[in-house]
Amino acid sequence: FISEPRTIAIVGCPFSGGQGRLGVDEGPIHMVNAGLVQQLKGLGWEVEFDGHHQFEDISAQSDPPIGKLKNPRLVSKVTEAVATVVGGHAKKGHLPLTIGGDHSLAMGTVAGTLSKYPDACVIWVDAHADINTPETTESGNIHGMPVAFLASLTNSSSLGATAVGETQPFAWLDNVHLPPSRIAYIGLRDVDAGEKAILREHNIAAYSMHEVDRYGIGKVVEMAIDRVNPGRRAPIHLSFDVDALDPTVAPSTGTPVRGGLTFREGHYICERLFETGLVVAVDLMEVNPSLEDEESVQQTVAVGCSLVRAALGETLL
Ligand code: B3U
Ligand code: MN
Ligand code: MN
Repeated sequence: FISEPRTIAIVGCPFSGGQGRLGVDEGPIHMVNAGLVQQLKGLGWEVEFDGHHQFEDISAQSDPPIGKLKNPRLVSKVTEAVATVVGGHAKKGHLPLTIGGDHSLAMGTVAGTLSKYPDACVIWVDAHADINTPETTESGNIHGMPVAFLASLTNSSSLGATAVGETQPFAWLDNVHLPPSRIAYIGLRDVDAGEKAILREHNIAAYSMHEVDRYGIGKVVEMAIDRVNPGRRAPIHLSFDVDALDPTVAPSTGTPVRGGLTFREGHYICERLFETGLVVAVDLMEVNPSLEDEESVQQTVAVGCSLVRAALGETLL
């Protein structure tokens, strides 16, 4: 039994370095401006929010690719800082709510959660598996790779050579380990061939849209929890990529994929996880307010806020 945190610490992460499209760094600013703090207070939480996280500036010139990986030094530095911040909130007994920003940030959020709750499991809701390694990635975008680093399917030494004397990016993650048996995906529908091989090889619990159609979202969420958390005692970190939702529901995101979760399916996942009483950390990632028209942006920001409320106890009745 986990004593439920009564305080939410919002970690706003205006960061886009894990992928190529500008604007996703504006996601957290829009969500807070839409009234997220008040909305969470309205659910009975204490809410701590002292401005968006300030990241250091590393210019692209001083951060050339390593192998295929783009912005490796920047993403490593930023996610390491996020891990410290999220871990610090968790250690105070607060529930960190991280608003992205791109999904590379989850390297930091999950590492932070594990620093306080070493036995935590992760429910990763996404159209994508984000489990490419430096070898399998085609895009070189690190937001497609956080799970591979967290699960130690790759490590900093596989990045290839950096300059003499330079600290290897992601070395800080080398002793973070989320066992593959403690990851479950819901919503997958755009998974690279190399990622499918990894999912099979490590027998990772993955419920794609095919399983959502086949069993219904209610059954899928129970199966996902049972796979990663058989005794239903371990803490749960929910990492929600808004592109898990269908683009008709959440259009303003960098890599929309049709055939996604409905509004209710997305919310159901959040509501049911909250109901377990085991959720210790929540991420809401990849809202990009610079994409699509103004109405789409408003719709996506509103859906982001409402998913977060569902994950933090808003009930229908
Ligand atoms: N799997 C592809 C595409 C992708 C992953 N995550 C997003 N897109 N958002 C990649 O780039 O690794
Ligand atoms: Mn993602
Ligand atoms: Mn995604």
